[in-house]
Amino acid sequence: KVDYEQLCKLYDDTCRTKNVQFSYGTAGFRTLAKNLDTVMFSTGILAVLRSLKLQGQYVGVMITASHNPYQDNGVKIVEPDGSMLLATWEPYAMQLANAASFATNFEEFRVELAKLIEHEKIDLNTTVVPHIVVGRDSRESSPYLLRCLTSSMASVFHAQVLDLGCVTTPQLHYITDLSNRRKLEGDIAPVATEQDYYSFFIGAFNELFATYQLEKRLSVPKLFIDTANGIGGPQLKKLLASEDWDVPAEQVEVINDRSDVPELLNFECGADYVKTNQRLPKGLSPSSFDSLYCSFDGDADRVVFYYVDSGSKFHLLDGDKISTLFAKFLSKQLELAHLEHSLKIGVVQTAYANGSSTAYIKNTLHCPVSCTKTGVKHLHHEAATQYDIGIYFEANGHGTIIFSEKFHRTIKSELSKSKLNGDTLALRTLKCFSELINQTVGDAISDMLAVLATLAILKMSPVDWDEEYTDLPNKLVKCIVPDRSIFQTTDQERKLLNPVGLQDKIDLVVAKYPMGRSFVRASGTEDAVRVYAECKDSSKLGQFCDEVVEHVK
Ligand code: NG1
Ligand code: ZN
Repeated sequence: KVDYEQLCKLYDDTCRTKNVQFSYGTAGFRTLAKNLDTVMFSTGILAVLRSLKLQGQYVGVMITASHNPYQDNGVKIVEPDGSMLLATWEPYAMQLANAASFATNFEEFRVELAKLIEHEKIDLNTTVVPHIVVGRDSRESSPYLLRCLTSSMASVFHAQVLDLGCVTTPQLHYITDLSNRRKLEGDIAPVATEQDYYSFFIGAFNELFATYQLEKRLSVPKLFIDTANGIGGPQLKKLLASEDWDVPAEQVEVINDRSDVPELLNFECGADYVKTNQRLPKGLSPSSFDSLYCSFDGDADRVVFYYVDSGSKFHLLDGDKISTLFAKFLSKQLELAHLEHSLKIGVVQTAYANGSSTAYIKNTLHCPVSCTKTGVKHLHHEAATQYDIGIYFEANGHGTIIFSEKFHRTIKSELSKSKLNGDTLALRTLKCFSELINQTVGDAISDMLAVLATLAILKMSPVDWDEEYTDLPNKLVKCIVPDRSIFQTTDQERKLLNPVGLQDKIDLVVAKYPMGRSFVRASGTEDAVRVYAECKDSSKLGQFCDEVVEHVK
């Protein structure tokens, strides 16, 4: 039985932020931390309802604002299989948050809550126990917001809450999925832990090296990891301290790891800073030309790599470079295993992918490429439904690889048949690699391990990796307009439908620049319009971009 008296009391105590309109975007709710109490309260209830709807399976909730400044925070709900909240439930998240925000008293909120429960036919008098997994990044505001989130879960809805404490976003996704898989298998103690995460990924990494009888050294003398002063720092250090991790300590150095100093979070460091500014983060000066560097974002679900050449020039190895590296490696393994005709590999990109990367995947790797709208859920869906090995990365470094059921079945059956020969090596590689990837969501730690393993096996240096293709000079600018909602697009956001006539003007500009490409779309996360441009000649790029911007303003 739901204790509405108690819920009323919690509502009155918790929901201090009133009359603010909230929207659940691609990254859940995200805004200034001080305005999130009400949203946390309603999101906690929604997560419980989602679990009840799914027969009490574990539903995840992560408190984070990723690469945003330290004053912000946010929250998002994760499905039992570790994927993002079902799209048809996003409007409920919004309705409930706004009901709590605009209601003048608890009864009004309760009416809205009842409508949702009725609409989804959720039985609150059931004996099913809802299960929730919660996690938070390192932000100072998170413990308080966690209390707002969970306040009603056990006391009103009798939910069992597993609090993971401070974890990365991908750890929350992974642990939610693993807990449910164990629960389904009838495990008496289904709860997965952080330790499972470390053991699992280190295990796959070690097995891959063992398969090639490689000494456990990286293909570079040293790897520097910038963790954006976020939760990635302490979590990565736990992995590196594990007794099964035996890459020589002098090969890896973690920097920007002050997650205990709130204001430093994402400040002049991290994946977003490095990608946007195309420069080294704070705290790094190039110490050697053959080192490799990488940066996580604040909640460690993105990673970009980079190096500095002997002329001190900075070279970015972004999400496009990561997906092309994986595509090259895995296509080759499929061929070696003679599975290239039975298993379909493909790369999923957005319009922000550099034109050179797309051409390289098609023309050099001979691999299919799809383009989807911006937003991980679109890429994830395409990768999961169109390919047996679906590689997706946004240029900003968020991405993963999804291996189909057919992939796992095929590899298992081929491995059981094959004798010890060349095929077996490729089959074992494919199997280990699929285990090294966090398939629930983009994961800086897991993606980083997969890149390191790939470079070691292919004996590639950062320069070799970079020289597979050369990025076209490109520019991304933000344009503030009175109303961004009028910018409507088609063709996976590559063409404008509205304002009428604007696309024709852009096309005329593009035609003037060799290998030119440009597109305009409204941001989903900021009140701005983004203009992207790329062309062959870097000295013309600024002018090209300005001309498009002039038409947009
Ligand atoms: P918007 O603001 O819709 O362009 C940005 C990123 C996306 C994605 C989302 C977060 C660019 C150009 N856009 O989206 O790739 O990471 O934030 O969900 O980087
Ligand atoms: Zn993030």
